Amino acid sequence: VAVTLIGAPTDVGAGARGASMGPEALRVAGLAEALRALGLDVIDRGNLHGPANPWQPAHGGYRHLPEVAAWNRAVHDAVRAELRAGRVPILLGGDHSLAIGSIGAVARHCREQGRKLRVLWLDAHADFNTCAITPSGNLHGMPVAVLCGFGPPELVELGGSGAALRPTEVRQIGIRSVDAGEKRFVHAQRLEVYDMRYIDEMGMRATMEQALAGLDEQTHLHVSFDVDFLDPEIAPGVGTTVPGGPTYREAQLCMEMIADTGRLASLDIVELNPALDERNRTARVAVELVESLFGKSTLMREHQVRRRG
Ligand code: DIR
Ligand code: MN
Ligand code: MN
Ligand code: MN
Repeated sequence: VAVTLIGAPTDVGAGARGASMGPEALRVAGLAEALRALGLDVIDRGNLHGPANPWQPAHGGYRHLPEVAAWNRAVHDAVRAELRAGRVPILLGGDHSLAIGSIGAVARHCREQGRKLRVLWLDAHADFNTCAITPSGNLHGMPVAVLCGFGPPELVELGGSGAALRPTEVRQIGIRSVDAGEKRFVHAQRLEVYDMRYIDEMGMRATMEQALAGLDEQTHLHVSFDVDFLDPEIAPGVGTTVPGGPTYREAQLCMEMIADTGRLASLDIVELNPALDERNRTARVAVELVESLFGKSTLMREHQVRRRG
């Protein structure tokens, strides 16, 4: 497997400063070396460039819309180039608004190739706000809505005309903080959400079996990993911690079951905020989980576990 790291050092979509330092923190935690140790061909293309964070209030329901659009155009083009080269792009954020460009490129690639798409959204938040219902104006709370066609044209049409995603292509896991208007919109659009209540009752194994059900040989699986998915006890280095997230073991099982499908074809690692971290430990946990996502296991389980799908 060939993977490419793409850094997008910005926090223009977030409500706290510092996610712009995420790419370097992941490099310092040894992401490339860890993936090479698994036998992967790893290229680190360094960082993309874009506008500075102007730190302005919202206009028309959006904070920093021109800046978010500029960063996402750069992300879209970089991710698209790696997919066309047959490599697995790994976007190092940066805040979660960058998933608009990343998944926009993935969706476009899948349409061109006639492949099915499944997006796993690992997050404490649904990220399904619009300018009409957002409490903050922060675009990192809106990428799923934008990708489903609900947002400003400069973001919705970034990867071509029409919405990038259908809500049926998305599975959200770990959700535990949804705003009032956002909750109504999640229901109205029938998003498939495995929230923490569901994980508590069913367990991570049954949750992941359902979230991964129906994948086939030509499904492109994209994982959008917001580090605030994790419980703040193991991942304090994020801008919006929410208590009651997956434990270390639950998160490992989640990643291992994704790896078992053999379908992972693109990844975002977003919202890591080194300014709020403790000696880079959240970055190190993220690296350990990404190792599992790419197949690292304690024993040779690939010879014991029947492949899913
Ligand atoms: C909140 C926080 N739902 C908002 N969102 C996110 O501002 O829209 N925090 N994504 O990480
Ligand atoms: Mn989040
Ligand atoms: Mn998010
Ligand atoms: Mn966030």
